[in-house]
Amino acid sequence: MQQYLDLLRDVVDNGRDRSDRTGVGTRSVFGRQVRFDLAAGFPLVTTKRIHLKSVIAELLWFLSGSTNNRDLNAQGVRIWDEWAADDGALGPIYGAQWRSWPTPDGGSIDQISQVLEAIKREPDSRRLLVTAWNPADLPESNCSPRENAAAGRMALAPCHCLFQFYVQDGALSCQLYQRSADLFLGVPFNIASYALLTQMMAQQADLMAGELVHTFGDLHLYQNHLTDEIVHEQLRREPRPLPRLHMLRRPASLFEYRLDDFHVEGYDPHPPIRAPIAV
Ligand code: THF
Repeated sequence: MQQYLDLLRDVVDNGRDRSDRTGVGTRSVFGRQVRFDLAAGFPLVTTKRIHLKSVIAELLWFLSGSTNNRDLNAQGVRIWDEWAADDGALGPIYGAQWRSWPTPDGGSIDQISQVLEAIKREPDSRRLLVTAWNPADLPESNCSPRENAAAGRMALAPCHCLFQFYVQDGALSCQLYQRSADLFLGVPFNIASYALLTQMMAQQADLMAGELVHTFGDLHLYQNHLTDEIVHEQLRREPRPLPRLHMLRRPASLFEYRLDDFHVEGYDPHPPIRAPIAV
């Protein structure tokens, strides 16, 4: 995961200080790209411990189509708590746009199922895309995430907002466009999540996993992460060998995976580094 440390160094050295929606303030660069060969190992950051269970549970929750935080809490995962309304509502975030994008005639589109079928039937297609960026459902910027969610709008505008698949030589690759990226807390989750999704889609389409290409818009470090104990501690650590992610079963569909279908082998990270999340 040298690529991850290189991004941290880049933002620390080249970023400019900016204000942001949360009021915390960031140091930011615009437009970066990293790539991970999924055959070389599972791209899980090793210079701090990443709680992979949270990543897997969140992805399964997105794939289920749920946007209610209570369904995620039921798996013991609390990473969306700060943004949810009292009844758990987060508005039409990822799960809703991925599985039931609303159409003008009152119907809906299951983008994930359609893209998986297209990967199998037309692997050379240049339209293997899923988008969560639905302008009709975006939050209003003068409301808090909870107010937006309570009003039926997305609590947060999608950060990882567009992804495309590509099939070559029997391998499935994925490129993600992330418009806004919290490099210290969110990005290790986002990389692992899309690596996992690519492995699952590949398994369902009888393909190998190829590359994950991760493209960033506003790539930033929050000012309260730019400390000796957080970002600089991370930069002092040496990356270790990547783990492997095994899927213990091949479920009949993409929507039937469970937490215990995944097994990580050889993950030997440095200790966790705690950091405050910007809401
Ligand atoms: N808001 C901000 N500021 N950053 C984000 O990365 C982010 N997201 C999601 C929505 N809003 C965001 C939420 N994702 C953690 C990790 C990912 C999150 C939210 C929180 C977090 O606190 N991680 C801790 C503990 C993990 C755990 O308890 O399992 C960590 O140390 O990694 C990004 O899409």
